[in-house]
Amino acid sequence: MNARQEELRRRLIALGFDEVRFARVEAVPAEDLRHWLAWGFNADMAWMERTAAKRLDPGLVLPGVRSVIALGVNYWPGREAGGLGPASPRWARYALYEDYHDTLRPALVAAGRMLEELYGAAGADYRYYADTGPVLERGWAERAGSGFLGKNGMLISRQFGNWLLLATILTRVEFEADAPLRRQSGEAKTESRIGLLCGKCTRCQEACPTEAIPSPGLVDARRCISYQTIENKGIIPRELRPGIGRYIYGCDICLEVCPWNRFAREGRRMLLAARDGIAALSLKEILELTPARFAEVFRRTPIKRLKLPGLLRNACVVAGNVATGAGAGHESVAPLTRLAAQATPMVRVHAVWAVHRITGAAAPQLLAAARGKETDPAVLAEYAEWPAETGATGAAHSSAG
Ligand code: B12
Ligand code: SF4
Ligand code: SF4
Repeated sequence: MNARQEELRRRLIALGFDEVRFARVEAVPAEDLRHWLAWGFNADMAWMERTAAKRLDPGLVLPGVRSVIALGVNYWPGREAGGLGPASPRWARYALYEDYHDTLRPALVAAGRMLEELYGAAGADYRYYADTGPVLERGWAERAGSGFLGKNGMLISRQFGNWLLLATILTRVEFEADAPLRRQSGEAKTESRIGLLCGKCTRCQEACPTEAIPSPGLVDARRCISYQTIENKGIIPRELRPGIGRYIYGCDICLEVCPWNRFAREGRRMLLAARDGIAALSLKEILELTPARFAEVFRRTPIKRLKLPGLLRNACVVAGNVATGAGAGHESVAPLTRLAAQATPMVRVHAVWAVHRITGAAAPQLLAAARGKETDPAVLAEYAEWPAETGATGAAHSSAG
């Protein structure tokens, strides 16, 4: 490997990237993305369909592109975030930092400057992305040898386990390619590299509470808690709500169960800013958030994009799960009853669901005033699931969860 490329790698690591690898642009395996789209696994993320051609051909994103620089940032906190009592809400770990899309950007700008300085590249000779570009970031990271594609769909690092955030630079500069990982014994298969180092393990697929990984490496976003609690802007399908458990934003279950995490070590966090206060919030505090408090607590975090109604929707689902059958005296019931009468129909739907899950036969009386004023068809449909005269249907729903 030449000295200039090693100098670039060294500088990028010094900048805060934990994984810096290079790949040459060559044919992209199209099968997996095509299947994923054909099966509808993209849910309502229509942009995944619209940008498929670009994802499969980086030359459409940057004409003349020759190389990919695959970058990774280790975000393992080295310990569990605080506030994780048995009934407290759970957050995807990446959400307990300021929005990485923002905190990585200055480092990507600096990386571009390095290409200009070391390789004489012009601004038009490279493009960088962290999550938001039409690039198959995991595939390129795999090709560059940053890790392998697990059956959970994740790019899994031998050094950092599942806890790498990815960023990608497409460039016209030509780099020597780093080698992809190989199986411990023998050559890597060429047809599919999903699950390369998984062996017979299927823990992630089995652990997924909503059965969102029907085929190794291909996640059905429609069933995925991460999609439902972050990307879905509307009503969460009733049958998926029990499986969401305590996850209020995102989901790490198929990452957590992976044995490759035994190699994870605390991140340097040079490009990340921890927001410990989030994990410490109780469910009741979240159910009682005002718009001003929401703006203050979630400022600069990815959660702010969900907006207050989205977070309240998710909090209702978590409340309905952690307090199933707890009865009308449970501390969530008062805020939930208020939410069942509040402005956004989407929130009301989930609040009604939660009150029924928690209070059973007492729910019709608790919700009588809100129900009397209700005109929204989606909320009325939620009431219709829970007949007024008996809590029996509610109990049946609870046990189904
Ligand atoms: C859409 C999306 C989602 C959707 C769909 C998830 C999915 N698995 O596709 C939802 C909202 C559900 C989601 C959830 C999460 N996501 Co997301 N998501 C994306 C996004 C924007 C596109 C992914 C995509 O293209 N999916 C379509 C499938 C078919 O493609 P794929 O998973 O990338 O992998 C295929 C290709 O790479 C191809 N392939 C195989 N070999 C090769 C070789 C080459 C050279 C190439 C080019 C391609 C290729 O086959 C692979 C397997 O099918 C990426 C950012 C990006 N631009 O890549 C982040 C990204 C994948 N998400 C990320 C994260 C962190 C998450 C969550 C952990 C967040 C959370 N805690 O809640 C969960 C994990 C869920 C899971 N098990 O996958 C990280 C993953 C980091 C990593 N180490 O893998 C990414 C890369 C964002 C980032 N920049 O860090 N996500
Ligand atoms: S992120 Fe959660 S819901 Fe999505 S596939 Fe993984 S375990 Fe299943
Ligand atoms: S949990 Fe097992 S099957 Fe899933 S990605 Fe990790 S090693 Fe592979």
